[in-house]
Amino acid sequence: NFRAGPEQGTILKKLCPKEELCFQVLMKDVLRPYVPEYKGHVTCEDGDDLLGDFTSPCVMDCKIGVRTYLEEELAKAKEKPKLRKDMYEKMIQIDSNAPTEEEHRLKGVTKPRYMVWRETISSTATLGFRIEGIRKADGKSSKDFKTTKTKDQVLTAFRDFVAGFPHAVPKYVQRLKAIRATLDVSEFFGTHEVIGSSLLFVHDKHNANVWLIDFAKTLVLPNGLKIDHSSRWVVGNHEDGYLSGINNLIQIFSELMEA
Ligand code: 4IP
Ligand code: ADP
Ligand code: MN
Repeated sequence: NFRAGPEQGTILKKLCPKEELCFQVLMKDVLRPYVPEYKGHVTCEDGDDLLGDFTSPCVMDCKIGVRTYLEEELAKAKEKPKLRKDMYEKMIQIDSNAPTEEEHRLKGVTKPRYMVWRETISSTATLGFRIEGIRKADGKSSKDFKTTKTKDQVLTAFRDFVAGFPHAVPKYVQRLKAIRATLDVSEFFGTHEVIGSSLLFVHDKHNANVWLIDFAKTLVLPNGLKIDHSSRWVVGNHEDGYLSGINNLIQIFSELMEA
């Protein structure tokens, strides 16, 4: 999905017009220090390589929010249910008992059905974030976190992620708190629903940092609607649970610091 950009320290990402618009707004927002610097595009999207200043970085991608699909995707699926064979296959690979009898017969599930199921077998539905993947300093990476759900399971995964790098934990807590404080006053955050976006955690021997990435499903809220990013989502209210996720991350990393 990515390749090195034309300049040292930059990456190229496949162009997504919606994400590009987000980056243009973010470059003028108080959140700017917390997102990769956006360098404009040639034919592709061009942004900062966040790993550039690290040596043998450990990287973790956490998807933030209690909802991982757009309300418009839900509406589409209601209007014209499209069966996804690929999502059915991904589902039975994890739990062959997950699909209903009918879904088994059809060998397909709708996208919201799959996404909601993914939210509930992971920590997304309860904690407002989930681990998508972790890459350790030795370069070994794992995406084996689909059923990491309870706070204890998350704690165990975080503990393993920072093992040997205790200095990273307080830095992560500090950065997460700075992100939360900035979100509170961000014009961008106040006017967007942030779906499917991630926090990228990166540390090495000396440094640790967190950035907001992936705004492909971040949308301007419809006609002046306001959300608080932590109230319960019900169809139509556009809440995303982003702040719940941040708060739980702060809570869990703080516990790691005390341990
Ligand atoms: C994926 O499910 C992720 O949720 C993708 O989100 C999503 O892409 C995919 O939907 C869905 O199949 P798994 O992680 O369980 O494989 P992301 O790209 O943020 O990881 P969207 O398009 O919703 O962002 P489809 O419809 O693209 O397959
Ligand atoms: P997609 O929309 O294809 O899911 P993301 O923006 O979520 O793409 O990025 C996918 C992965 O690529 C992230 O988990 C992270 O590891 C890496 N990545 C994304 N942006 C950057 C960046 N600016 N610098 C370095 N790595 C990045
Ligand atoms: Mn993504």
